[in-house]
Amino acid sequence: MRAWTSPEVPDLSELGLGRGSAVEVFDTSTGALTVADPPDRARLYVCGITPYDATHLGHAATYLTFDLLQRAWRDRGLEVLYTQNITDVDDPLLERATATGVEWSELANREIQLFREDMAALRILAPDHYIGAVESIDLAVALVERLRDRGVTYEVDGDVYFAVHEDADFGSVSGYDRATMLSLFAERGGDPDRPGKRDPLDCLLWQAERPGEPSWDSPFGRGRPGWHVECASIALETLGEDFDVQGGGTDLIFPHHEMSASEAHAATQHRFARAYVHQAMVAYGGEKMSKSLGNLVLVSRLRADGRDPVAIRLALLAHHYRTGWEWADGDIVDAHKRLARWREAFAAGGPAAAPVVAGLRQALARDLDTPQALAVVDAWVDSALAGRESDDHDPASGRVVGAAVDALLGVV
Ligand code: 5CA
Ligand code: ZN
Repeated sequence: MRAWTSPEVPDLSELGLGRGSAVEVFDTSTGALTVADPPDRARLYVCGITPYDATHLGHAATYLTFDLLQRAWRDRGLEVLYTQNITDVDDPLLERATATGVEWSELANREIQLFREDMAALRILAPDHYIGAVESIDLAVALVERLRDRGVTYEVDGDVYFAVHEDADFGSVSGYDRATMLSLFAERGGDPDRPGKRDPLDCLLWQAERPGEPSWDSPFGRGRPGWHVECASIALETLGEDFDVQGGGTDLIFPHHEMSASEAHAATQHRFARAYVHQAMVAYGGEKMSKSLGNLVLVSRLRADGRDPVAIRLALLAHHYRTGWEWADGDIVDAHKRLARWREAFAAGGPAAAPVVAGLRQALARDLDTPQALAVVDAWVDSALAGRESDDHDPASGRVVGAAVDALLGVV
């Protein structure tokens, strides 16, 4: 699938500013910070949208978090290989298509196009591989076959299941106890109560054709892949085993990331990802912002209302990715004010740039601490705007700070 056009990212080393330090992120699977600093190339997979409704600020927050991780890696001097999927055939998408009388693939294409426009407007770096479930059915089928050959699958009425307890590592991503797993599995698309399963937690790898639903041929009969095996197979194909970071929102920790990691591990006998990094949920009106609840603040709506997409970006950056937060309608107004002051200071110049560049780099390298990064820039902007006549005012420093803020935060 075609992605979108990435913004240019200034290379700070070419401005004589050297390189950033090794990046630390919080790994859900160990519950601790980990250094994500491969020798030359970093590999990242981030779970993409299910395209049945427009991009909301929760999605935007997630993709922005992994955009920042890539910026920090690039500033470190690493090449980045980034894959994102699209769940372009799935129950909620088919249900929405039926309910609104639109062809399911048309609904998906329309929402994917809007997502691309939103991502480009927010200056989010595009993936190298942007891959839909529909265009990679053969990858999913091949992974299910590998699992079948390893003897870790079984059938229930024509559907193929993954026997989770055949994988010694099952449970290692979330670390959840069984009761928590069971309740989340029921809540998030699993079928713990289906008769005939060996373990209630076993998950679907291949779902036999249902009347009126899209289906594809496979060695297991006509049908479509399960959700987790789609992501596992796309990641393995494009990034290989043992890639650096698997990303997404905290709502994907279980079952999705647990299951895809376990399926990949059972098939390859290798670790799926080295670290699992999760964006906390963004809420609105007291509840997690979600397409199924409908409490959405849409990026496209804010754009249509004339909001500067860079101000939307800045409003999101005000929150650390590991802390859940609630959108307030005034957030965008505050972000516009902050952005106007920053732009004024970048044009005017101010105190020396080097400490700001160092402070920004340190904040990002320490678990993508964006509130700290914003505080560093705010402090410089305050003195820049207050002290235009002062002795340490350097008209050229605005350009350097501006380039660092562009490279590391994507704000211009
Ligand atoms: N297609 C699957 C992943 S393979 C999916 O979860 N799609 S989604 O459209 O529901 O979400 C897209 C991404 O946004 C996921 O990484 C999800 O974890 C994240 N996300 C969804 N809602 C929120 C929210 N309220 N706050 C933060 N992130 C969210
Ligand atoms: Zn996924």
